[in-house]
This record gives sequence, C-alpha cells and structure tokens, in this order.
Amino acid sequence: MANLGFVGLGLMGSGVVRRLLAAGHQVHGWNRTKEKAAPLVDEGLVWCESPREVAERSDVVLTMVTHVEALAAVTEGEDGLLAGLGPGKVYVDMSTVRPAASRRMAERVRETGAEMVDAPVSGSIVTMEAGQLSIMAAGSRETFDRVEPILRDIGPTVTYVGENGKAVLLKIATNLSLAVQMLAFSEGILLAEKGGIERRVAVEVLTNSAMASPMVKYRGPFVLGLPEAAWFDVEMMQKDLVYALDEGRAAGVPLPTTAIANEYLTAARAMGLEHEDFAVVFDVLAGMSGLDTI
Ligand code: NA7
Repeated sequence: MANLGFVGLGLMGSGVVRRLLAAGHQVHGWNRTKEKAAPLVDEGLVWCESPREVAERSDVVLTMVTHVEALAAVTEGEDGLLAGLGPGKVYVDMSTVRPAASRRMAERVRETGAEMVDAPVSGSIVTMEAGQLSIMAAGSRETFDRVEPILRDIGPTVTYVGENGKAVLLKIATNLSLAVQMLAFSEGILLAEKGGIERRVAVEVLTNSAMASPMVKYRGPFVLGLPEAAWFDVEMMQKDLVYALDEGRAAGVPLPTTAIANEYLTAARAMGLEHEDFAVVFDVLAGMSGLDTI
C-alpha cells in the first residue's frame, strides 16, 4: 500500500481520500478549512499542518482544489507543497485548471527533482461513491505507470492521454458539453411545458430518450427540485467554460454553443444563483419563457 498525501479536502477531494483510505493506503492530509478534515481523520487520515508537510511525509502527493488561484495558494511559498517535494516523489494534481498553468507547474515540480501528473476526473461525487469515476491522466509515461494503480483505486477507468497538461485540456473539453447539454435539455422541457405538457412528464420522457446522456439522466430531474447542496455549482461550471473559451480562442477552434451556455451562467450569477447547481440555468430560461422557475 502506498504512502500518500492529499491537499484540498472539499467535496471531491474528501470523496477521493475516502476511497484511498478504503483501499488501505496511508493518507496524510491538509485543507485550508481544517474542520472539513475532521470526519476523515476519524476514518484514518493523518492531519498535517501545511501542504509542505503533506508533501514531505508522502511518496505521492495529490491535490484537488478549485482553480488556478487555489492551486497557487497551496503550492507556493515556504509552507507550500512545492517546498516539500524532492527526487523520487510524484505530485498528482486532480484540479481542473488551465492547461498552461498545469504545464508550468509540471516544470516547477521537475526543478525540485519530482515528477508531476495532471489527473482530473469526469463524474460527480455520486459517480465516485458508486465506484464509476473516469480519470484522465497526463505526464511522462513512466510517471503515469507509477501512479496508475493508485488512480485505479479512486476510479476504475483511468486513461493515459499524453504529456503534461493534456488531461486538463481533455477535462475542459469534456465539461463544456455538460453546460451545453443542460441548456438544450432546459429548452426542450420548457417548449413542452409551454405547450401544456406537465414538466414532470417532459422530464421523464426526455431523460429516457435518445438525448439522455448519463449527465442528463442524473441532472435532468433537478429541474423538478434542486439538490440542497450543489453537485457542481454555477461558479465552478463557469470557470471551466471560461478556460474552454480561452483555449478555443488560442487554438483557433470556435466554441459557439459553449459561448452561449456561458452567457446563461453569467445570467444565473447575476440573479444570485452562483452557488446553486448549474442545472439552475433552467431558471434563467424559464424566466425568459414566462414559466415557473424550479
Ligand atoms: P469544493 O468542494 O469547492 O472544494 C474546493 C477545495 O479547494 C477545498 O478544499 C477548498 O478549501 C480549496 N480551496 C479553494 N480556494 C483555496 C485557496 N485560496 N487556498 C487553499 N485552498 C483553497 O470543490 P470540488 O471538490 O467540487 O472541486 C475541486 C476541483 O475538482 C475543481 O477544480 C473542480 O473543477 C474539479 P476550503 O475547504 O474552502 O478551505
């Protein structure tokens, strides 16, 4: 069993740590908000006082934090993760960040003598708990081979996609469809509803139709009632779309449907819905259609 470290015990990070502990690994951990670690400590997590200490005490250290800024906050400085890395160690970042930022981080990790893999996941906390998570991973093949068994303990499906930064690029390329699909689904439901079909019936039919991706199947019913705690909120979704639009502009790939979905997320934020699950784009369109919101 491996000697691991984990920084970023948010919704997804905590879920990953739980799976690693359940698989029998030793896990050292740190989170900005210490209280979130308490239930994990009860399950066997070894609390450390800084990201640096986590990296110092582990052979493989993983992070899963919100965005590029959060990644800088946990890696930089005297107490940062980079200061605790050294030859022989591997750093695995599971956050969804900009590919360029991930590539720069890999360079800096290499300067410490360690190696880095970017390994974002596709799927929600529910998918993870069900043991159905997909992980895409990038870095040198040799480093990937070292961490692959650990990644398999997190989610059964692990795909190697190439050198550093390519996994986060693929994650962003995956996630843009989630927002686009949710918006298209909302359009269909509202069109049916305006025509006199009950929303509940429309949801049942569409979520069992040819357009129902796994995401539409589990998130579609949210238009009948949002979850108390967002599975993936408007702010987080918009972060990924902004990263995608910037990548598209730089690479010369137009992303027309992403751009439109992004505007609906802006509208949702303007309506004070930034911490709701991003399924709430339905409400923006419902308001524009003169129909009841969720
Ligand atoms: P959560 O549940 O919002 O968790 C975010 C984590 O990032 C959580 O541990 C935060 O610490 C941490 N964070 C955020 N900003 C900072 C700063 N500035 N400094 C240190 N730590 C920070 O998000 P998810 O778990 O759903 O998602 C995480 C990633 O996976 C994200 O990239 C998604 O796109 C995919 P806190 O607990 O707030 O102190």
